[in-house]
Amino acid sequence: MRTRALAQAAVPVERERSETSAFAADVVAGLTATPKRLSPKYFYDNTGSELFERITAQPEYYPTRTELSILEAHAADIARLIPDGAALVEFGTGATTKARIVLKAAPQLFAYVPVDISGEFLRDQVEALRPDFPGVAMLPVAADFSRPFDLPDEVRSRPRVGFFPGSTIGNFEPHEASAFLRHASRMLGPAAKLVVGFDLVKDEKILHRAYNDKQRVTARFNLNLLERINRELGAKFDLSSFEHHAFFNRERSRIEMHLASLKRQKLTVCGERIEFRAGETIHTESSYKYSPESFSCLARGAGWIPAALWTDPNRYFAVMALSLDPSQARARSEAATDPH
Ligand code: AVI
Repeated sequence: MRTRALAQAAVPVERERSETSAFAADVVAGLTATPKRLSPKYFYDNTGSELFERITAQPEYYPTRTELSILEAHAADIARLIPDGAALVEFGTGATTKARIVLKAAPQLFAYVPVDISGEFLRDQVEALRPDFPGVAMLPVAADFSRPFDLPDEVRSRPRVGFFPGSTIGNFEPHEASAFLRHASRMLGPAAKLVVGFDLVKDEKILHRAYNDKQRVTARFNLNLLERINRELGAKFDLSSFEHHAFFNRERSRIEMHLASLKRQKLTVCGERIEFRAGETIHTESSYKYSPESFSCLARGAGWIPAALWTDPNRYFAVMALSLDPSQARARSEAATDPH
């Protein structure tokens, strides 16, 4: 899952300490598990965020530019789904390039609510947007969007449209994606719409190249996770004895990224002895690839109804608009007003 670098914010010492210990606990748990794994959310320290931006500019990595082209081509269609006076709630805002396209096409918006874990990063993004959209209330929320959080009071009585571009939903396990879609529907309310970008299943060679770029930026992005553990937790991973592996797992319809140990080795991480067999891997990321049908199924299971689908001419990437299933919306508003 893509969550903006915690290290980018000038966080209070206490919070920084608890984030470091959560990182340490997750690293130890992941490296002592079988098979070994690390959460992709830890890719995004300062270096990782910079490397990710460079990945998006690689010729082999088609998702970012393809999604941008779809949003540009269908901005007016997306804008038509947005009611007058609505709030646009963006989950996990990175750069605001994609939100800009929607804000420009939908002057009827009352507010833009970008949600990101790094408050300082958000403030900078919003300050850059403000002069270009003086009629839109900018209401950033610093929160982990994958869990329920409070929306600003100003938008509670407004219709709300969710925006979740970037195929970040593909980095969730399917049960996590379903849980996210459910909690988004509760937060956005009975008249909600959600616009979500996801990557499509395609020729395996194209997928393989996108995660094995010639410049090896993706390899550095993956290996940076071990460097981060060295930097922040004082471990001594020898980076030259690990290799980036990325391949398409057809059965599970996902790209898997791993770090493979090139030899038998042992080291200590946070006082815990970790052993690697030659060839043993750490699973660092899954990036699920959906078909329009499989994504519709996932959305329906979480109480949404597909309302529109836009793709590029190659059908590499998709942006889907979802509406809340009226029976679900009714059940939820009854549950909200039921005094028992
Ligand atoms: C952020 N996320 C959608 C990217 C993806 O394609 O799954 C992360 C990434 N991993 C390797 N390259 C890009």
